[in-house]
Amino acid sequence: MKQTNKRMMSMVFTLTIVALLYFSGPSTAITAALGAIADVYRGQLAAITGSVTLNDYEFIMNSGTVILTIDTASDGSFNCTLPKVTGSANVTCSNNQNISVLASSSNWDYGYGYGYDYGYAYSPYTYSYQYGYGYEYGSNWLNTVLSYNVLWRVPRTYDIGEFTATINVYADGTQVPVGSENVQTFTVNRPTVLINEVLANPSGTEPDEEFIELYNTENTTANITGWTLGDGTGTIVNYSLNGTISGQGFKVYFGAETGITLNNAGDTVYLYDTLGAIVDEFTWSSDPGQGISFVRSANGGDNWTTTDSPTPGTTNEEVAFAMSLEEVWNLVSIPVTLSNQTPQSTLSSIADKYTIVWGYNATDTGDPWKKYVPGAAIGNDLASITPEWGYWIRVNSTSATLNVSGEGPTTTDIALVDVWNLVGFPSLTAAANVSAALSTIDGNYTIVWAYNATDTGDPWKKNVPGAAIGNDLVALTPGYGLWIRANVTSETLTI
Ligand SMILES: [Ca+2]
Ligand SMILES: [Ca+2]
Ligand SMILES: [Ca+2]
Ligand SMILES: [Ca+2]
Repeated sequence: MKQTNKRMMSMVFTLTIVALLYFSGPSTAITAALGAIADVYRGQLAAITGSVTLNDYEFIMNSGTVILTIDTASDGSFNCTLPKVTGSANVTCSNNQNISVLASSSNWDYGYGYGYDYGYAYSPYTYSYQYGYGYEYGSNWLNTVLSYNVLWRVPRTYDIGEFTATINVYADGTQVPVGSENVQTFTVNRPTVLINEVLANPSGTEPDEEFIELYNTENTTANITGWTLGDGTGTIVNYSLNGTISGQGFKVYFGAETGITLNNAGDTVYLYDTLGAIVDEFTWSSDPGQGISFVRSANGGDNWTTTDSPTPGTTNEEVAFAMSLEEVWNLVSIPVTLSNQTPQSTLSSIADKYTIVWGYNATDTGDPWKKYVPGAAIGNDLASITPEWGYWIRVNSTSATLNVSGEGPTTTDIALVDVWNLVGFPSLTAAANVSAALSTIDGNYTIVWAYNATDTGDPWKKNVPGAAIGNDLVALTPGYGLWIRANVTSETLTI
């Protein structure tokens, strides 16, 4: 009788153990997943949504770690350890990166419980069964899904390009993820809307007639609702923007509307996105003069210059360039592209003050010199004046100022051949160092000459790359024409 009871109890316990093993199973998978990540602008916050799914009574969350990795092709990767609690937290990641995390769960509780456990063991050596029971008092994470919202501000120093984000769950002390890896790719873009023109010192009422012009550099409409314009000097005012800017479109904000005061002698205009990140900024440190605005040239380009013909709300293409010329010979170039490039039109501001213009086409070996004589009926073979070329202009007046306006330079390629080349310096900003300005032909030229007509005693200025002494051409000024002696068959100078 006792023996029968023991056998029955043994069967019951055996079935119970088998059932427990069956239903609880071996430790099952933890999964980790990231939602799709929208493309972002540099300086803005990337919103990354992830979740880690745990089985009930899974213990990994007590000892394991959840790692978010963000990887960039150009700047390497960094890791952030996500907190295993609900609510918001700021997390310091590797490589000086920071994220803010909002973690949530529908059922994130710490559970307590107790129960009886039964067990038995069979020893084949003694042919005996052993029985026992006891109780446990324990605790477990009871939830199944922990969701993360991660915000990471893409540093403005990062290159534009593709990024990937990965989420993994690791057991402590291991390098092998126990949760599934999930990779999402997103792209960091350049801001599409830029500060394009700033008039700090209007001829009219200050500050009401000051303006800030924005330009959408892309073809698609940009939504700037929630963005902000602000200044950086004096009483700081921030003005909230609303609406959209159409592709390649402009929007202008006058001081009367924004309440911003642009200090004439120096200030900064900031354009902030919805989250307060700087999308673009423009700083000046001296008064441009009454009625003169700062403009990007061309629209959205990297070069800033000034113009006495502000264009609020419209294209900046017309950039003014002025250069005073000396009586006799001047070696010049014109860094803007005029809509009418004929010598007569280009030089109309010095009409009657010059007698001849020479250009030099090194590729036309039989007849490189090209000339324009105003009013000459025949013999003129210089058809146009372009930023790529340098020109000799013979002036016969003591007060000749060349004024032109056109499209400002961005990047200009100039073809050189392996003799003398007479080229322009298509830039609206001075270059402090000749070698740096000519770095695209580094090693492929032996000397550069410029001609400074105002230095009547010693007009020729030269720069020999690498020469320790004797170089009196150090900086390049907008408007210079340059003789460059190249020593390779053909190459391209990019300014
Ligand atoms: Ca002002
Ligand atoms: Ca003024
Ligand atoms: Ca100000
Ligand atoms: Ca404009």
